[in-house]
Amino acid sequence: MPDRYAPDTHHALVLIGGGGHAAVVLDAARLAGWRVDGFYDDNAEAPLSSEAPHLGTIRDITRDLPEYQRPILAIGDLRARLTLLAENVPHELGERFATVVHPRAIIAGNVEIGAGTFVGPGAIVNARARISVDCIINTGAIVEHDCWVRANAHIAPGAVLAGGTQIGRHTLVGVGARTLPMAKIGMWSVVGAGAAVTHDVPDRTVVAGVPAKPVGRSGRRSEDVEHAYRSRAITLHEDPPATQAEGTT
Ligand code: JB3
Repeated sequence: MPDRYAPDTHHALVLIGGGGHAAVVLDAARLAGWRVDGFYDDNAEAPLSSEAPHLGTIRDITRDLPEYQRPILAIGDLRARLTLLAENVPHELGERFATVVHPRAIIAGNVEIGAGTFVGPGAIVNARARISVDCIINTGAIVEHDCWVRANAHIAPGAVLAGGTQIGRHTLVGVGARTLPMAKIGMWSVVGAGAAVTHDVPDRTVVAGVPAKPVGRSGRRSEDVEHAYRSRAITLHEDPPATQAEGTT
């Protein structure tokens, strides 16, 4: 069966970031058959420099990136990701972002995975799940049937989203955390490592523990950069315009 997320031979990948997450994306991409031309990072000595050519600083990524090159953001921190996408990476490149799926991830046949999203080794994305743009579905994470993971969310290694869970934009579900079916977790929220989400989580809320309880606020002072992100060329086409469920915008 053809692999929907296999690269075609006309394109090469370039990574934005050269640290630990970039090493994971590089390995997955090469195993999936991508030619990787190198990485952009402000630090020319970043760890990835021993494995791939350093192509320049983040500022060197211009709209003139050769047509055959497709970028992907390979930095883990969600706020850094958002800032780079909104302010540093030319908007014109938005539609050219690559989707990179590790060849040993398990992806159901009828899911959607957006541009700029990375799915790591051993991850499972089950039937009718919808994963938006610029997300990280990290090593061994499980995104069950009918889940909806919105833009720039990060499902950390070993986290489990039960069927129908909704995750808002720029939200982190921490290592080994889990949700009950149909849970709704808002935007800019954080689910602590190992937490069990048994109730919906509002926007900009940090929850932790079993069962998960609010322990703080997150994602304040993000409105400007969020606005810039939403006006990017790709403009989150996979999300509906204005009528999202409360807490999951
Ligand atoms: O836990 C796992 C499996 N992965 C973690 C991943 C999700 O996040 C990993 O263990 C790390 O905790 C983290 O990986 P990441 O994001 O690659 O972090 P680090 O190894 O520190 O590398 C970050 C790279 O991005 C560095 O080379 C920085 O120069 C660059 N960088 C980070 N923030 C930035 C910024 N560059 C610019 N221009 N602006 C930023 O805000």
